[in-house]
Amino acid sequence: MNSISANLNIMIKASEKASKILIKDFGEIEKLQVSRKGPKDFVTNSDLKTEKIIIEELKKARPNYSILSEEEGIENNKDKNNTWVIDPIDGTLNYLHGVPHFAISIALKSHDQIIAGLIYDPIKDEMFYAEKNNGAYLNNQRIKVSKRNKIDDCLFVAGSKISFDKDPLIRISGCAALDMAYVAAGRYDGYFQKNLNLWDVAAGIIIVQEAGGILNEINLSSINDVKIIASNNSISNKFIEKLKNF
Ligand code: 2AM
Ligand code: CA
Repeated sequence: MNSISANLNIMIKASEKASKILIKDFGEIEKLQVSRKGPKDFVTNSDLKTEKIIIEELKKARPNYSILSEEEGIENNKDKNNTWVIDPIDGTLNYLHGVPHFAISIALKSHDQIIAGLIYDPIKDEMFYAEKNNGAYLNNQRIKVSKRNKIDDCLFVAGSKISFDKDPLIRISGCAALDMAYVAAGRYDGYFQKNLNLWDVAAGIIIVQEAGGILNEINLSSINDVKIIASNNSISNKFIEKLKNF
């Protein structure tokens, strides 16, 4: 097993604890699909509960770190150079519809860099993580981006529809964090999406980088309006060329 930092260990523990509620609530969602009110309020509540557990756990271990999270927003604490960036349920619409493709995403931003990232898919029990200069992992196994270098051989994933002159294969999965994790693991060859929030992609950024992938330049001081183009290094130039008007 690879050695991990104390901070990553804290992130893992927080996501594992929060995932218990998430799995339990997901099991209830199917029943709620037929109720008059539907599961929407229930899901909002799951989102809040999950985030609360994650923040509690992280704060217990690192009380001074600042926080940026989907539900709570910005919480500036004593240590403004270290910020936990949290998305308690990425892929909320999947979750709401009972589609088992969503994840918890936690990153640690230190100064102007993401230095650790974790994306946990509790249903498939797949934990993707990376730390700066220490490689990317899926459940303790090292992961690498794919080596495909021909557009026609590639499978890409996107956040929304886009048309090309000659369409490459593109999926839309509904979970930005897992899209990036899957690029890192070589399952997809590239991913692109606009109008994201930093918490959607913060963990994915370092996981893709540490898996040997290529990312566009991302301004980590902007919280909204984040654009991502991520891919394996072999297809990167052709992929960017395809997306020149994106
Ligand atoms: P969410 O599930 O946490 O909302 C799919 O659209 C992906 O993009 C999801 O990861 C979703 O995160 C994210 N996303 C971010 N902003 C969005 C928006 N305004 N509308 C839809 N999806 C958004
Ligand atoms: Ca999200």
